[in-house]
Amino acid sequence: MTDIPQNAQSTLEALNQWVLEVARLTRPDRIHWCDGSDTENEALIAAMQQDGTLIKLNEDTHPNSYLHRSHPDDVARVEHLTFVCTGNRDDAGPNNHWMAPDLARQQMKSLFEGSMEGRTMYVVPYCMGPIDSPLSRCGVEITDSPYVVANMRIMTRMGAPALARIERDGSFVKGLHSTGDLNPDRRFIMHFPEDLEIQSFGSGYGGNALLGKKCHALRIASHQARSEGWLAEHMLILGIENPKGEKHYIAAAFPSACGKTNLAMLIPPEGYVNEGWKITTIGDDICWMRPGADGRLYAINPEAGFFGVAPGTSEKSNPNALASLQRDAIFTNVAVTDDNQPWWEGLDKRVPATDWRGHAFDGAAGKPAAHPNSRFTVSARQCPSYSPMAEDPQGVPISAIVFGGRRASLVPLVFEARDWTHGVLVGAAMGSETTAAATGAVGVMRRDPMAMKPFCGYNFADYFGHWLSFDTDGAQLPKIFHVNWFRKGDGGDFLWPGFGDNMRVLEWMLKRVAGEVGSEETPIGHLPKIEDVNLAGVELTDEAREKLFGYDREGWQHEFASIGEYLDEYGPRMPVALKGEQKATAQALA
Ligand code: SAT
Ligand code: MN
Repeated sequence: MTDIPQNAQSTLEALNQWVLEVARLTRPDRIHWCDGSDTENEALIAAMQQDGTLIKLNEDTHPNSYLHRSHPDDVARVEHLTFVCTGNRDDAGPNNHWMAPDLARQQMKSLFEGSMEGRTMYVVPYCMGPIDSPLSRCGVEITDSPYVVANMRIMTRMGAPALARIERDGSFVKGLHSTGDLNPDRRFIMHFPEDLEIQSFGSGYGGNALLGKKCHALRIASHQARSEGWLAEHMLILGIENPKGEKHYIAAAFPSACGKTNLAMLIPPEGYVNEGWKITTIGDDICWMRPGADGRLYAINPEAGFFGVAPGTSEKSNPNALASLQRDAIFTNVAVTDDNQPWWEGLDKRVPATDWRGHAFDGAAGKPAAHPNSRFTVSARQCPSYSPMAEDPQGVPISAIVFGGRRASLVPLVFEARDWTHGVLVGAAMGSETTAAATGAVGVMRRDPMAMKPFCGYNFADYFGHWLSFDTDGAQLPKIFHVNWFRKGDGGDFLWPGFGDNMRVLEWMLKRVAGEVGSEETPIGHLPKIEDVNLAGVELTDEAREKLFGYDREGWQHEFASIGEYLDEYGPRMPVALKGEQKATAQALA
């Protein structure tokens, strides 16, 4: 024992103590410490096939791939049942549901009491980020769901190497999860950021149950990042290489189910490919970044896999995702064809045999065969565009930050913020129409600052202040842009082709980063001069040109009044600089 540092020994001891304490409360039949090995995974998968948790898909077309059908009431994140439990209510802010920590713990204790009887309790050590990166952080999830274990193994660096790092780090995030009886009335996702702790009960769905993902890597991490001087964001990270071989990295925040995975894996239009442009993928959902010695922001993807939305993924919209899904994937709540292949709306013209609930599919009923929030889980390594830089412990330097929402009206295709403070306002003012990724109404416009509304582990006013604090002497901050791929015309059709053609917008951003092109100055920011965006091969109607590249002063006056009201909801904690920026823009628009 002499070569184990004192704190390491006590960290593992503390972990052991906690595991025993949880076992006393939840009373599992067995405790299994996960090592992440292939043998372990194979045994888990075999057991899940036996009890029907997993259904094997067509081995010829999709080797080693499985379907999981969740409880029909457990198909998405539950924002109304998700709490941030800080000692002081204002620290959680109006953006979070709050419960006093003592009360929350008491309530959760009664739910967890005996909840693992007859089940195995799995202890899952995991690392968010490359095992040897100083930016990475570890956690341990205790769960009674083998489906969660199998997903965590794909989504994180799970098992023995993570446990070894926990020993070295001397700290870890504690996550306790039980699926309980899946009763929505007994479902809560509780966060205790001040204690680096998560408790989740009553759901097996990804965002509620894979605790490394939204619970740790965003809610807990954002809180931790604030005190340690970094940022934990709901952003994809992509690499873009121009024909001269110069590489840039872009981080982009969009709400759930708004195309982050598609953008991260974009294949440029043919003309670009022929010229030598290339896009590589670092991550599709979460980005941790912090200033490096040169003043630039360096980012890692804390995840190791993709938990992507299946519907709409096709050879046309995202060939890289489709290629990743040909083997070793877990599909949740998709439909299946008569020869047992996974299928979802938008994939192709085939008609599935069975819907996501396992019933014979009836096309005439007018309901989708796959659940709109059906998902795939797959290792990032299987993605043809996955960049080796995603494993770089130092992370990648970010040249541009992009914010984007789903906005049918008003918001143009792209604009650039004047400076960092204005950029933080652009992020803070983000609005988006809701999607099926969370339970509740779909298509309702709401403010979703930096796509973090469901994920920021503390008061948004303090969060915006934290963002502003990066603008120091010597900082080499990325330029900030806003995009909207979802603008509709008066007839209700999308005006921009999107997908691969979004490359044209990315190229314009890089020209701005390099100072190669000018812009149209407006009170909302720098709009592109249309001739600076390569539109060769894109057919746009006059309406599309006007709405995508123009700006509607009167509409923006209303928008800025609404943004002002939104910021006021946070009271005096809202940074003066941000309110000042909003007021200055509103005045310029008047
Ligand atoms: O379900 S997750 O929260 O993991 C995915 C998402 O909604 O972004
Ligand atoms: Mn997400």
